[in-house]
Amino acid sequence: MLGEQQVKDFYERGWFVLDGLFGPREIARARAAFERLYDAAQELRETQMHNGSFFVLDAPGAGPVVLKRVVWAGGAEPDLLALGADPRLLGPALQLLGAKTCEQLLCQAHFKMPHDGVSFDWHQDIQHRDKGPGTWTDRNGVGSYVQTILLIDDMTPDNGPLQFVPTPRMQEPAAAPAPPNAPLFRFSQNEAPFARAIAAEDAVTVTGKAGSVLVFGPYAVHGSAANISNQPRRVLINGYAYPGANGRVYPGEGAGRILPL
Ligand SMILES: O=C(O)CCC(=O)C(=O)O
Ligand SMILES: [Fe+2]
Repeated sequence: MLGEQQVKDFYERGWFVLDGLFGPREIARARAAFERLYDAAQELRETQMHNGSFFVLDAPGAGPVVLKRVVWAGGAEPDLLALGADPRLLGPALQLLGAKTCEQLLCQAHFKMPHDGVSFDWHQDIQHRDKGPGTWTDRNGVGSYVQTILLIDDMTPDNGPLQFVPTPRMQEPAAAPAPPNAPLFRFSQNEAPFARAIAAEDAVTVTGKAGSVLVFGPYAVHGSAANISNQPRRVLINGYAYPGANGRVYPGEGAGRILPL
């Protein structure tokens, strides 16, 4: 069971971290699965479905393939699928959702290899869940979605760590006026999106050891810069929706499964 402070951090600040949730042997297994996915991508060289997973990649010239993400990585790698159903992730997700079951929408592998240039602009995951009429309904009234990010490698200041803007800071007046291309944010389903520039000092950088897990909701504002270190920064993202919230079909064999079965 999550404590009061973790629940408060989730809803009021935007995120919390569960340190050391998975042990070194479990992470070594997961890392081996990531290595197999990475090696498979080098042979594929084009974005495609493969082995039940959807590989999104760039193949610049003859150099190594830049693997951006493997969507529903558990399709190709049973060990990753098993992690997605682990009670240490599912328990907190169900507690936060206030549900007995949920729909697992994401089991996604992110790589960020040294100097591969992969980065994520400031966003809220609601932008990836709600794609317009019929695609998303906030069924529990508090977001209906929980995202967990399991660190497969240590996440350090230099290898492209996740950064979050605390929700209260997002609700203060912005330091600078929003330029025309500023990202759009909102904090409930029916709110109109607003543009906002984000300054470096708004954000909190999250670092942590492999095996730790970051937990956040669909309105947490986050992003991550490129990996400028010599160490990979791989993470496994498992995302859980309140029953009936999602109206889309996600790619991957078995995506959208109902847990616990
Ligand atoms: O891998 C990253 O740094 C970004 C992940 C992310 O934005 C997400 O899981 O929602
Ligand atoms: Fe995200």
